[in-house]
Amino acid sequence: MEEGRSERTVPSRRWSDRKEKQMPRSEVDWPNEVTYLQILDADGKVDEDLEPDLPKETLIKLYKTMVLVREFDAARLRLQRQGEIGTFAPSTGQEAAQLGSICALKDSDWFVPSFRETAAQVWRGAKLENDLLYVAGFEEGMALPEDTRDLPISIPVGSQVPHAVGIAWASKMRDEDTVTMCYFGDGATSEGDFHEGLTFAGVFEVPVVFLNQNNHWAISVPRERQTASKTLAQKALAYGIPGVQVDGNDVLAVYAATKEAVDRARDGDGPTMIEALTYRMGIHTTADDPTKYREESEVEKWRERDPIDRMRVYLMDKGHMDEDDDEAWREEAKKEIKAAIERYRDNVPDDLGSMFEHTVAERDPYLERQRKELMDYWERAGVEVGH
Ligand SMILES: Cc1ncc(C[n+]2csc(CCOP(=O)(O)OP(=O)(O)O)c2C)c(N)n1
Ligand SMILES: [Mg+2]
Repeated sequence: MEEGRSERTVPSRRWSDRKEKQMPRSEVDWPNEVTYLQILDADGKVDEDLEPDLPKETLIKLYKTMVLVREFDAARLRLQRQGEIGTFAPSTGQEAAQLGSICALKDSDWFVPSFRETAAQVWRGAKLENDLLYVAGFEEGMALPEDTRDLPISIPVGSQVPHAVGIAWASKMRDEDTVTMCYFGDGATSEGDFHEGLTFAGVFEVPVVFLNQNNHWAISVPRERQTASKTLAQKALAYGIPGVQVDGNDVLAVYAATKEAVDRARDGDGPTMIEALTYRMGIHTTADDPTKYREESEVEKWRERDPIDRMRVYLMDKGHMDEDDDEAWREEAKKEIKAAIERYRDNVPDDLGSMFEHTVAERDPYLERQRKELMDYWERAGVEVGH
């Protein structure tokens, strides 16, 4: 289902459609191709001609991580509803887009996430208990090991794009064999940071891969309202960067396209932007109610293309797993999450108000009121409050 072939009628803006007003013109020759890649169809049947050569262990690890992160989203939602953690952005529905891409990176490459890349973070070795600490409001959860090449999550939409380009530029100047992968959403493509980042990346041919997860919504703004551009991938072309579309719920297609882009970057052939067509199957964060702004029928349509279901069919067809494995792996995931929740609870810092400590030298009255409200909340909950 390529984007740009929707049933929606977008008024034509092409000059060539306005024959009566045209002066004589000649065509400008420019690279204007956007390709679309799908390897697993909506039912999980593979196109063997395009099937990438991934070892069985990697395929199984991909599937298990998809399942783990889906379960983790459900567990985090329960914890948030019970008041144990704050808000978070689920990966549900986007597991293939994140994991198919991140698995094409080496540990020595740079990973620059937005705020929705829990699946990719887990692949890179992030601990679930640290995520819980972070979404509960403790910066300790965001601490990254010294030697890591992962950036912390970035809340201001699109702000990580120039960071990633800067990192990639530095590695080019130092002649390092390093690729930087930068994640962002459809909404981020409307930000100035996107424009600045891609402009720079194109001109200086830096080794970066822009991984756009077009999940069709930016909170309540639908993709069609984000831009009149037919595809997001074509935006890259204006910066002199190849832009490709993939079925983002097809883990094999995402992997194949990303591997190609990573290899290009590593070979010194510059950046690529990948538009992974996927869908945010649930809430944006815990702070919104999607039933207020989108139709259930749309969600249902995407549920039929669930990336985990498609991967399961593929692995079963290949004889890599059976129903018993599936059940055992799902139980394993639940156990892992339960243990992580325990570790998180054991690690909650003594000073529950620490989140107010390191941003401003002096708290203004508004912030002070918030701090007091939180302290009162903890006290009412019977939790011993620090100072
Ligand atoms: C600069 C900025 N503006 C607004 C917000 C509030 N906000 C948070 S997420 C979001 C939508 C982002 O949409 P998209 O880029 O498609 O990413 P998605 O949430 O769908 O993963 C907005 C507007 C913000 N965090 N930063
Ligand atoms: Mg989005």
